Amino acid sequence: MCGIVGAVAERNITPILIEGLKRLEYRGYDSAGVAVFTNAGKLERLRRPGKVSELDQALAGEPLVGRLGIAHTRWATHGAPCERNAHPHFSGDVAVVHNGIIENHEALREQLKSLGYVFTSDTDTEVIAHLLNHKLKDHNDLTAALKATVKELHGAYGLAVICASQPDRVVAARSGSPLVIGLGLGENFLASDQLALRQVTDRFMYLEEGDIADIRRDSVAIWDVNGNSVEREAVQYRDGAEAADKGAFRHFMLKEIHEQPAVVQRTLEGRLGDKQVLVNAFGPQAAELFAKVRNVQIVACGTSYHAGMVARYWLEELAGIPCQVEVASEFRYRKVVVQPDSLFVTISQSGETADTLAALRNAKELGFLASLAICNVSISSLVRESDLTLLTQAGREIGVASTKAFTTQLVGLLLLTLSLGQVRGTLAPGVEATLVEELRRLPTRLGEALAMDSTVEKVAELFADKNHTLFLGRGAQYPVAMEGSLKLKEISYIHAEAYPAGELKHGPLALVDDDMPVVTVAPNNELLEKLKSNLQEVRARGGQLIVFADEKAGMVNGEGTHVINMPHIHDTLSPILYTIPLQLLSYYVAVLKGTDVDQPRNLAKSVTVE
Ligand code: HGA
Repeated sequence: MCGIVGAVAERNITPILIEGLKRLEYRGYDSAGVAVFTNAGKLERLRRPGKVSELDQALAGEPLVGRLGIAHTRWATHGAPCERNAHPHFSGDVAVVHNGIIENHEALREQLKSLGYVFTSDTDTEVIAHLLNHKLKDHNDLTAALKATVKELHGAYGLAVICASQPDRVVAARSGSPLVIGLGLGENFLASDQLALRQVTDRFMYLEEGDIADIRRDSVAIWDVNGNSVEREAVQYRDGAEAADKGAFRHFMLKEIHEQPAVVQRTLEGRLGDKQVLVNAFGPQAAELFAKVRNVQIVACGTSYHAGMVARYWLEELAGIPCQVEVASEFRYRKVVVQPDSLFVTISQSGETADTLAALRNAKELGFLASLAICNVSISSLVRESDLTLLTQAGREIGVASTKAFTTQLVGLLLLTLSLGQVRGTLAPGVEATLVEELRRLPTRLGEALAMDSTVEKVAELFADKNHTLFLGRGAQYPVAMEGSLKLKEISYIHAEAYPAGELKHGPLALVDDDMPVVTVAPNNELLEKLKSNLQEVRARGGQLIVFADEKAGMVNGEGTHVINMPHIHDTLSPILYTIPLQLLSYYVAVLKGTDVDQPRNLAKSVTVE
């Protein structure tokens, strides 16, 4: 998504800003811009559509040299990706870059127009520049003006601001979109991700929600959400090699499993308003297009297909939209009948999955309303060729067995469900506000599930000498069971199959004996009692049960029944939470079996062949 870099130093900061943008660019961009308070004492900017390299080339012809500046890579949510809409946005002396979405931008725009401000872009961001300029009339100090400005903003923002009349500082505000201060000697920096600043420092101060910061060459002052002056701890960044380093973890897969709270948090950042999902997170035309959607067709492969299967339950139950889900290798060769006003959704970690890409290309001939990609790689073919995109923020996934890509896809799909329901007015009252709140808490809940690591490691011993396993789930937990069984197959090479628990008696029960562990996920929902009956059917045949159950589900350990209590969670979000112990289970079984966890036999990470 968008990237922010800012700097105040004794030296020329333009090359630092550009290098920072380049480091953030892999997350997505459509234009880039830089504003510098030049050594000639003027606030100047250069903006270009396209990649940071276009901006860099333009700077070679029109250099900007100065000691104070801000820069931005944009991924448009309001207004087309073009130079006019690229950040920084100016208003008088003020320059602003912004990550996120201002929900009340229309009302603010009207107010500011009536005060005589002239808008030169279609972005929501420009209202911030004018509002701040306006507040400077009453508050001489830039931080005081910024504090007054953010009080009037609804939505999500990470902001960096400079002002030509106060050229000794970058000021910043964080709410729903991350910002980090990079600490130097006699120079300080700001960015939306520390990655952008690793070239200049390894000491960072992370802003918290609601913080406002005043960053000068030799000082940093921070105020919290209540306006109190606060200190934020300065931390030395030690994990040198970013994603390509396993750190303290034995395998990339385990590291990536443990990254899930952080990457889910990142995937949510800038996409949640106070009580609503910010629909424009899917792109500037999303609201208009979503209003027309009457059906959803999801196409994906492997783990991404399982994410799509979960989404079908959400889309039909919460948003009341009919949804079909199909594996791409089947969809692409089938004669498909397209329902009117269908949104074509693809899901892929790499965005280069050959079957999914081919399905998208076919779909373009079939009369779908529009295409949407849920993808982890911004520069991928799938993203480039789709009308709308939601980038997951899982970061680089190295383990072949997908983990954090899956949970961030689920988050993206829930955002899609709520956005479609919101725009079409089909959500039950209160549902969106509740789920937005639950989504905010989700990273903490995932952390609680990860704390079960050693319990799951112990349970894994039950599988080490087994050759076959069944995974059972009901409702949206059925695809979670499918994903659990796929993980186990992929990395431990144990034969695993997933069934909807109600299907057991229609065949697979014949397989059950004391050599067949049966894994079940059991949140506390209206299907719990039915699930319990299915589990009795297994126990009656001597099957060993391993049940991941809600702490309130009333399930207890007994002969042949191993219950692992899960933290309670809102039922809609349970597929995301219950995925975690199943990932850990496959991981520890594979470790016990001594397989190559990160690079299992016969498999590859990004399946770019048919
Ligand atoms: N709403 C702003 C910034 C978009 C953004 O943060 N994208 O990730 C715009 O459309 O310019």
